[in-house]
Amino acid sequence: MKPTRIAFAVVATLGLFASAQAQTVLKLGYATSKESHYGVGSTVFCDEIDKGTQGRYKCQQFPSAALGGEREMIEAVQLGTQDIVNTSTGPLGNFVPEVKIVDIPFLFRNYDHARKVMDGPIGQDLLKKLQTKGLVGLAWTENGFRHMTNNKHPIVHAEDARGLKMRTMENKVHMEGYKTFGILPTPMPFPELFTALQQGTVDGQENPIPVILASKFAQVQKHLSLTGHVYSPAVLILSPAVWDKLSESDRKVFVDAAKKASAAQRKKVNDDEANGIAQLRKDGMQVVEQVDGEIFRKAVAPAYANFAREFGADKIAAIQAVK
Ligand code: EAX
Repeated sequence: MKPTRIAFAVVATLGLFASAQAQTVLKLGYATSKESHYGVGSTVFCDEIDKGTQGRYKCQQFPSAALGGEREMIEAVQLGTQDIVNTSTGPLGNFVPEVKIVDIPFLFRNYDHARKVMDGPIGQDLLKKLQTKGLVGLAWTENGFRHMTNNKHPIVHAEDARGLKMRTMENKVHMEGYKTFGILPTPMPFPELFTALQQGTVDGQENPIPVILASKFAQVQKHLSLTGHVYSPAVLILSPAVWDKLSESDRKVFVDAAKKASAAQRKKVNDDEANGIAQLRKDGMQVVEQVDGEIFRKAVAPAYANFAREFGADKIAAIQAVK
């Protein structure tokens, strides 16, 4: 071989070697801390894609809304300027309207019911709908059943909630449902919430125990009532810009990783539900465990007529019928 040929061969081999080792670092964002349920699920996802692709894909995690609120992150994933988001469905219905059905208050009886629906045919059909809006839903993860906190007084009956100014997610279904409780829903991105509670811009908010814990809302909220008025699903969404480049086998690695992430995230939700109330009491919150749920449920009934018009009574009934 002539020296130039040899040099070319060496360069080519090095090039091949480099591309075999090429590493893509994906930006993954979520609203709460690294220690929260979102952090636990996301870390499992990242470890699994790293292992499953022999280090070709890794993530850089951006907890605590470092990349913005959930609406902004979904937008960025759609544009491809962010690779992955682990987000609640809060703002997702603004992108994929069909998904809003799962945000109906008192739709799910308990965690078993909710998880079964999300992992079953109804949930999987909804997950596929994301593809039509430039988003790749990898798996449903979880935020948890939402409970009300406020700084005015304990909420035991629905009338106790009347007149309270409550921050809600940017979610029309929630807002419409919560109005029937008599609260004044004030939509606001999550990253603004702590300060709004601190400064008294709103009287209260509603979130699952894992979020209340991770975001240290006990520092700025006196009362917690276990209203469990709505289930808050979450989802791992990948940008199509990444998905389109993945081989079939890498796609499987990503989907399987998301399923494992979901299991870990849900387990963390379970743990926080089991231990978090005692912690929040220690942190100074007054907790009402026995809320008059029946009155809340009755209050929201009129809104169901609108939900039936929007989503189809049969679709709502199909979710309720899952045992
Ligand atoms: O997903 O905005 C909210 O209240 C969400 O529950 C929070 O960002 C975690």
